[in-house]
Formats: sequence, C-alpha cells, structure tokens
Amino acid sequence: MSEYDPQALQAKWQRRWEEHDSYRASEDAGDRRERRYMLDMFPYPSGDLHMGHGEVFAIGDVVARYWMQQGYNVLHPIGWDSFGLPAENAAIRRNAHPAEWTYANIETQANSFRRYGISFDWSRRLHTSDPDYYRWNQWLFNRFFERGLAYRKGGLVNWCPNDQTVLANEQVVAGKCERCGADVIRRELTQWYFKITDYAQRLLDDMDQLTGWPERLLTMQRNWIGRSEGADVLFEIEGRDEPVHVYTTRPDTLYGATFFVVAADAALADEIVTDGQRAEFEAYRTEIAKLSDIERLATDKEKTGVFLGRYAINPVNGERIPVWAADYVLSDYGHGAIMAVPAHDQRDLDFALKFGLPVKVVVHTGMADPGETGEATPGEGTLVNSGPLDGLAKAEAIAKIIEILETDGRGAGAINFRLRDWLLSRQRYWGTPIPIIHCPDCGEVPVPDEQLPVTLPDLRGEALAPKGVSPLASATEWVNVECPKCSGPAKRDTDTMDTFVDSSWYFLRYCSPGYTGGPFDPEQVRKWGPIDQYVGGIEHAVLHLLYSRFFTKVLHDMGMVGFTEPFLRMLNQGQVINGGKAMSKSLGNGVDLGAQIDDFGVDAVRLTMVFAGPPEDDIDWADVSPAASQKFLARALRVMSEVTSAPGVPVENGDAKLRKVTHHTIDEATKLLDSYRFNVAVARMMELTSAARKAIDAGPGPGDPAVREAAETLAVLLSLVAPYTAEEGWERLGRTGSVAFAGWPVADPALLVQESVTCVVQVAGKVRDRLEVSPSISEDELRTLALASEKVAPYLAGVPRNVIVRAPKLVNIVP
Ligand code: ANZ
Ligand code: ZN
Repeated sequence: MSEYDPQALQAKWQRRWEEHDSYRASEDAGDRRERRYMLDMFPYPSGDLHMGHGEVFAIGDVVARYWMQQGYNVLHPIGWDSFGLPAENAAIRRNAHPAEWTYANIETQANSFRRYGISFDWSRRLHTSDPDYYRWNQWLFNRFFERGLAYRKGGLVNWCPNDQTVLANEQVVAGKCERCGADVIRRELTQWYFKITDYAQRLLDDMDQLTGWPERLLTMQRNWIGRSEGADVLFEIEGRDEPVHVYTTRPDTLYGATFFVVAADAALADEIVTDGQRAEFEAYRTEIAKLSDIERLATDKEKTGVFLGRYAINPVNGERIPVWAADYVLSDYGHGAIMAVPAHDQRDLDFALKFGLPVKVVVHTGMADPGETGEATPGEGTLVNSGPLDGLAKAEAIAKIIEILETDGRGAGAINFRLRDWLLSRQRYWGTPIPIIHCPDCGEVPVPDEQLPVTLPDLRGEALAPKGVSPLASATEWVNVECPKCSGPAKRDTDTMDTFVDSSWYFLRYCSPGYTGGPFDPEQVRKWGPIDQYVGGIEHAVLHLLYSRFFTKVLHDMGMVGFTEPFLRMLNQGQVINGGKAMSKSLGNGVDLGAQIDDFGVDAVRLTMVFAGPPEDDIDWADVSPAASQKFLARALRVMSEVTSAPGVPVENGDAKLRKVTHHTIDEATKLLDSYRFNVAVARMMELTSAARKAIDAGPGPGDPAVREAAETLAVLLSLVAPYTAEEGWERLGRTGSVAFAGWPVADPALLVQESVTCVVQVAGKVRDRLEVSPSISEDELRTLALASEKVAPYLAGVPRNVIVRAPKLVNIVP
C-alpha cells in the first residue's frame, strides 16, 4: 500500500480486532490493573448511525482509548435502547411487528459501529426489548411497588393527541410532545407513577458529589427540582367547614393579599363555586382544558379567570377577599390555591388590573406604586401596612409571620418542590408490560417474581394503531388471567412502562449482562461502578439523567449498590449542524455519516469530529474539512512508514531538537486530554507530524532514532482518534501487538525545560511586577496570574475597571 487507502486499512484492522476480541474488559481476578468504566449513552435503533452518533462515540472513544493506553482495565460497553414509539409507528405503516424493524436496525448500527472502530466490549451487548432484559424492569417495578415507590392515582395528565399516549412532565417541552411535536393537552386518567418526589431533597443534596458535571447541567436539574422555602397558610372560606391551605414563598406579604385564586381545574373550585357562578365557571373550565402548563404559566399570556361567588378570610387581619378560579394557578403544585398579592407578584398584578381588583402595597421598595405603573415590586424592602411586621426587612418579617401563624395554628413554615412524581404508564405496545394484575377482590396484585417476565403478546400492524387505550387491551387471552392471590378471574394491567425505565439502570446490567439472579450481580457492580465518565446529550438533563440518579438512590437504599450517584463525570457533546443550522429533512442539509466514511474513511471522519472544537461545542460540518483530515492522516502514515532505524535502538543520542518537540508533545497532549481539550491535543499531533517530516527531509534523516521516537509517539497518540491509521503505522514501524495497548508515553522532564519570557505587569501605566511565564501562555492564564500578584494587590481596590492583556509580554490593569 503506497497510497493512503482508508477502506483497505479498515478491512484489515477491523478483522484483526475482532479476531483478538481486542477491547474486552478483563474479568480475570488476577488482573491487578485499576478499573475504569467509560459509558456513552446507548443509541436508539432508528435506522443507521447518524452524524450525531459519529460525534458522541468518537469523543467517548478518545477517553476509553486514552485510559487503555494508560494501563487501566477499561469497561466500554454498548447496547440498544430498543423499545419505543418509532418502532411501533413503523410496524403500523408496514403491517409488521415492531421487533422486525428494531432488530434489523440494531444489526445495521452494530455493523456500522464495528466499521467505525469504536473500542467496545461486544461481549456485554444488550437490547432493552429482549425479554431477558425487560424481565428485570418488571422485577424492579415489583420492588418499587413493595416500597410504596410505585403507585397508581387518578388526575390530570399530559396527553399527546397524536401518539395517543400520556407523557411524563419531563417529556413535554414548551407545551409540545418531546417525540412528535404535537400540542400536549390535559386528560383525566388513572396512571402509574414512581415516587421520585420522595427523593427530591437527596437529588439536590447529592449534587455535591457531581463535581465532574457541567454547571449548566446541574443548574437545569436544580431548577427542575425547584426547591423553595416559604409557608403554608390556612384560609377560611365562607360557607366551607375546612380551611384551605395555600403555599407561599412570601408569607411576609400576607397583609397585601387582596384576593384568593383556586386552580380552575382543581376539585376545590368545582366544590365551592356558587350556583349563580357555575355556568360561567364551567364554560371557562372547558376552554382552558386545551392548554398546557407552559402556556398557562406564561407570564406574557393574557390573564383569564372567573369569580366563584365566594370569599376567603385573611387569617391575620380578618379581611374578606374574593375567591377566583384561574388557569395561572396549577392544580398539582403547592396546594392548587394561592393568596394573591398583586403589589408584589407580577402575575397577580396582571390579574388584578384586568379584573379591577385592589392593589395594596405592603413592602416599601422605593419603586413607584405598582397599581399605577403595572409593574409589581417583588424585591427587598421594608414592611408597611402590615401590623406587627411594620418596619421589618423581608427575612425578619418572614420569620416573624411564620412564628405568629404557628402560634395561632393558622400556618407553618414549609418547603416545596416543583418536581412531581414520574408518570410511568404508556398506552402503547412496544415497551415493558407493567407486571400488575387487577383483581376485583384483591386489588392491585404484582405478578410473582418467579412468573416474570410478563412477555408481550404477539401483536402487529393495525392492531398497534393508537386508539387511546393500550393495544395490549385487545389481546383478550393475554389480558384475562387468574389472580395470583385468590385464583379468581382477573385482568392484567394493559399499559407499558415509559422507556426511560429501561435506561435508568442499563449501565448496571453491563457489569454482568448474563446474570440471572437479579437485574445485575452486586459483586460485579461493586467492581466496576460507578461510571467514571459518561458522554451524551444535554437533552437528557431532566429526563434520563435525573431518572438514573433516582433509580441509583433507590437501589442504594435496597442495599443493591454501594454508591448513591451513578455518573461521576458527565460530558455533554455539542451537535453536528450544517451551514449553521440543525440538520433536517425540510432544510435538505442532512449529511450522511456512512457517505462521509465512504468518501474520506473512518479515521478522517473521526479526526474531523474531534478536531473541530471543544467537545461541548456544536460542529458545523460546512466549516470543517474531512478531506484535510484525510491528507493529514496520509502524511502521518508516510512518516511512520519511512522510519529506517530498527526498533529498540537507544534514543539518547538522537536529534535533540526533535526529541524536545516529541516530549513537549507528550507532556502537553497528556495535560490536554486530562482536561478534555481533545481538539488541541490533535493540533499537537499535527505539529509533531510536521516536525518529524522535517527531520526526515532536512536532517537528521529517517535513520535517526529520534525520528523513530517521534513516529512511535505519533502512532500511540493517534490511536485515540484514528485507530486504523495508528495500527497500520505501528505495524510499519516494525512493532508487534496492537498500538491500542502500547502504553502511554511519559515525557522526560529533562527535555521539557522551556524558555520563559518576562511579562511586565502595569497598574495605571506604572510597572508593578515582572512575571516569568511560558511563551505560549493564554490570555486568561496570564490575566489570572497578574491579578494574583502580591506586588500588584496594594494598588487595587476591588475589581479593576479594565485589564488589558497582551500575552505573553504585557498586562495593563486599569484600577
Ligand atoms: C404569595 C406571593 C407574594 C407569592 C409575592 C410570590 C410573591 P415557587 O418559588 O415556584 O415555589 N404559587 C403557589 N402555588 C401555586 C400554584 N399552584 N400555581 C401557581 N402559582 C403558585 O413559587 C411559589 C409562589 O408561587 C407562591 O408564593 C405563590 O405566590 C405561587 F409577592 O404567594 B406566592
Ligand atoms: Zn384476587
């Protein structure tokens, strides 16, 4: 092979890797190597791999292969998240069984992964739609049920009119179905839930452990969990025996409550509306049933509502305030009713102004009167018009009013979470049957563990079409069973589980995929878990990543795993876009991964993905050049092919200049990889290639041992991003064994001594310090160094107005 022929290299090395089962994690008890667990979010088998897969798996493989080179025993498994709606929709269209489409796509993707050269341990492959897998979803459901963590309740749920199934809150994005984009509506249904709310506080507290997570992700989870502190206040309603609870984060504003609002879809509204107002109320309720939470809560939405004809009594001053029903108050948050304080809450103010309700200022903030400006004043200030609270600041007033309420038995301090329980039931076929039998006498009876799995009845084509009830309901023979308790006639639950159940624990199954004694072998999980690095999309921030954390905590409480957080580090890769826009059919800007590989070869595509920018950033395929990557790889392979010195020749007397470059490259590449700056590490590999090329052409020539050292280093470094080219180069260098396990090179400190430059630090134009810095120091590093200088500190009072950095020689601070 003289020309660089990627397809030939792929065929050759793919076969060898498979023959040697190269990337299998060692289960040998005598293997003393430290273990690491690297996981990519497993794919959904919707056709062949696409560019997004190409990116995420290329990035994950850099990490896995880097650890392999460093001598870790690495677990890097793969499987398929193979239940879900698209398979079912395809089956309806083709009058087939969802399994046919699913498993055909899995095979296609598996072959593409093999070609793509990802270092998977194929022996641990799993598919969540296999009965051997989903059996354990059912087993886990039974455990959750026993612990009261799986329960059924009626209530308003999110309903996708297109997919004809309910959705979890997490699957409703801006009021639309996360899957198909249809407007989600609300329906009253009895459904299964997981009690994730029991874990709300721990899901927050344990974020302390997630030091390797991006801040953005933590913030999204924190907001989703939505913890707030405030008070529960009891309001009497005229003509009703029991007082009504409201939750407020601002009990200090209680004297400013001028009306009371009940969620229009709450039972309370229906109960207390007077006869005179009932017709108007019911018309209103019908109208808002069509809206999603997001729409109802949108601050810019015109406020709507209706007077219920009743009055509530403010517990602190006995004032009668009118009770309204409105849709901006949610029935399933807090207590589904609020005290409205229009002066200090914008939504209440909008409502008050629209319906002519009074506005009473109780916190003096120095801002203009909200009743006149239309701008509520939610900020800090001094309490006024508030009896015993007058003159207090917000925090003191909150403490005081809670004390008063508690003494009078009219309220108490309270904590509230926005997080709601995880709605689990789906009215679709291609998922895990919920292992419950409904008996007219015994109620909800779990299918005994030894009878699991409850496998899906064989339905296909039209039988799967959405009808608003689960397709399983039509499988009469499957549905009608004996009650496991009393043996009387009973019926199976016909819903299937949300497929996010499948992905909430798959990473544990990989540790012992064939295990039959439970969902996983606790011994093996102790060995491998938790996951050292997880790579996947930010779109799972409040779905999969939250659910998996919840499952792990429950399993921990059951004594099945020893840790409470599943993923120690998390990397969210960016998206692959084209021409500045997300790829889509309608824009016609899709790029096909397979075609790119056909044109440029696997290594060039992978290298392009990794080189494009920091892994978190989007990659615009219009701005990158796989052709240039291919050229670089050809050049690198040529360098590795042209070395003429024999392996093992001592390198000490080799060309000193080239050796310095090689060892600097090792040193920097190691640091860059440790800090996930993979793209810059690739740039260093390119520089090393050029230096070796120059050494071959312009002296000391291809026989110098420093050239071999550079080329071998290049092969090892390159094995992280371009494994085929690296293997081929390694072989041409006369080395045996796979380059993937050659061992990470160590930089010789003697070859790292670097020239430094002097940087002048000025404050207001006067020189105050001189720093010795690396010529390649970044502006940010230099700024930090200069601002940390002890000699500079006396001339700064607080944050400087401006810092001008001219790396590496000058920093000018304007105090
Ligand atoms: C009175 C008040 C005065 C409020 C004020 C705010 C500012 P978070 O922080 O999200 O927990 N609220 C309570 N239950 C509600 C429901 N079911 N639907 C819609 N809104 C509800 O928000 C708590 C605040 O949201 C509560 O505090 C309540 O309004 C409102 F100057 O009570 B507040
Ligand atoms: Zn029974």
